[in-house]
Amino acid sequence: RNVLALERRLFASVPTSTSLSLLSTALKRKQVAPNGKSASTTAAQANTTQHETSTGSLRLLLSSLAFVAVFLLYQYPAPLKQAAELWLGRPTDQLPGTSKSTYIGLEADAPKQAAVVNAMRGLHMVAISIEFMKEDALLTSPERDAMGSDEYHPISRNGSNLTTRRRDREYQRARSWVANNMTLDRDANFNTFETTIRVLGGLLSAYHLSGEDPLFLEKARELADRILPVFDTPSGLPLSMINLAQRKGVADDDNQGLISTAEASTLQLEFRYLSLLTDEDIYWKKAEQVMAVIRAARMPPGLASIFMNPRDGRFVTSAIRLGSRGDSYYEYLLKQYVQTNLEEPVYREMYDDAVQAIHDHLIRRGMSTGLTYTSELIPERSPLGDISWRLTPKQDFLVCFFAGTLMLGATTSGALMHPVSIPPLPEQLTEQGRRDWKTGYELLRTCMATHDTQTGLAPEIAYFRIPSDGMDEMLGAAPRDWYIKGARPGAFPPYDARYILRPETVESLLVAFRLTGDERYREWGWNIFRAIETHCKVPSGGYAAIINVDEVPARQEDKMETFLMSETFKYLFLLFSDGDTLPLSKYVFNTEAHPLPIFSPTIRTGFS
Ligand code: DMJ
Repeated sequence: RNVLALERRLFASVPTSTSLSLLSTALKRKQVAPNGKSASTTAAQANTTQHETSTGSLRLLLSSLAFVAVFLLYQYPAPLKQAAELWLGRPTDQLPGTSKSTYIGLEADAPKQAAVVNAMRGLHMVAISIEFMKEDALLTSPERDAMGSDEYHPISRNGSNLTTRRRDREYQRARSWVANNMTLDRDANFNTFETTIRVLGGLLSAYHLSGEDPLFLEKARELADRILPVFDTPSGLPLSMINLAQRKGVADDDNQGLISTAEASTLQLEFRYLSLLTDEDIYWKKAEQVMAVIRAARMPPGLASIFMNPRDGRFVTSAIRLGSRGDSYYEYLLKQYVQTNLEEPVYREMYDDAVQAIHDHLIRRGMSTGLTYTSELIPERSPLGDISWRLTPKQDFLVCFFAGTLMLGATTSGALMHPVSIPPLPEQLTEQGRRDWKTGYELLRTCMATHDTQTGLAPEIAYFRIPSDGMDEMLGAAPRDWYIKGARPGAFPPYDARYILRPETVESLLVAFRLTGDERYREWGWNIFRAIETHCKVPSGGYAAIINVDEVPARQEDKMETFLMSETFKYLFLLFSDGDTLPLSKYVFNTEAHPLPIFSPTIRTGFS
């Protein structure tokens, strides 16, 4: 099918008349001597003339072919490479994204690691109390201005509200803040998912990494007990918000009381680990019930709409995508299988079904260079009430987590042996594992391609070219592969053009590097780090989101999300660390990058 599609594309685009006329002229010249004499002239003359003619024609033919080859290679590198691989056979001893020539192993790159640590200095506790630390003149600005905040406003130097810790002296200050100042008795509505992945995940990770300091487990347990009422719904799906002081779940009225699929299905790593630590089944039972409901409600091909109804436990007709509100559902299917030491086949089955459906329905290739991307399915209702699904070539920055998920999945769910080698070899993976590895690597290349902007940073949302987008009418101005919708010179940048310090690409780079030891991933990560330093760093301290990745100098927005430290810088730090620092064989990262240990489950999943 690929070859046929390639042929169609080549014949549609090559300057066919030119090349064919050159070819036919050359062929004619082979038959008729240039002086017009017939072919019955003396044999010697004929031979010499024919020889000269055919040499000249051959030269012409070869240079025409060379021209066409260069043109095609420039225009269609990926499909041609695939066609060549199909024809010549793929190298059998290596998977895409791995190469003997770029293998460097998992030794630390100390100078780059130090550069990331330097960037994090003073930032890592943006999570902890403003009032507590304000007097301390020694603190760097984000720490001074935003302890205890979820976000930091690096330009106006204010914090607006959550967790973290790190390193000896800093760690002691953070611990002391958690012990003395962190209060969970907060009479306000907090997002169930965000509170779980950021605060509960952070406390559980701190408990483990601190050598089991009971302070963190006490806090984690207290927080989880306050969250538990969200699960008191008819279906067992959680409500979107929790009032921590009142211990009361709160429906999200802005979304008709619905909960997004990612929010409901991204609590399980944390609650399961808490059950293991406390020997209390309740946390796991509540979180497990969510998975049972989702499994029962799944739509036929294994895909999941982005909204569910906690009243009846069913999917609500809504978009299907790997981006916002859908993303970590797919991430946690695999990670639950990994967290439980590959001993819970039900998650593997759910993950495998989902990945098959994603390949069948969402994964597409760019129309000129063949970049692999994921599209979205948008439901449309006809006047008669029938639903049809429109495929939209839109990919959120968030989707870039999926590249690493696919690669990790290929070496766990898709592996014939455990552990696989570094890098993995084709014969160690199932057919599906090889497919997922390849898609993961190609998706990662696409994510890197979206960093091909003025700042070297990728936008919040990228659209990919499709034949029906009408953009060819822009002639020379039409983008080749992808573009930022609504971006116009001189106009205020659209929302899609922002980079808000998100981690998903470096998250996948870390996974790819740890699984391969291949230098290219460190190079890509270093480029991203330098771009963040160049365009997002605020001279007085902290880092800011930028409002247009295609504008230099970048205009900064007064906002720094905690996931910059919790995820983006942490993943970069680990990318340059040695392979024994939080190894993927022993840890699973929750969706906010808090490492949790892998363990053999004592309570088995009941709904399989
Ligand atoms: C993080 O809060 C989590 O990774 C979440 O799952 C979605 N993405 C943001 C950061 O981009």
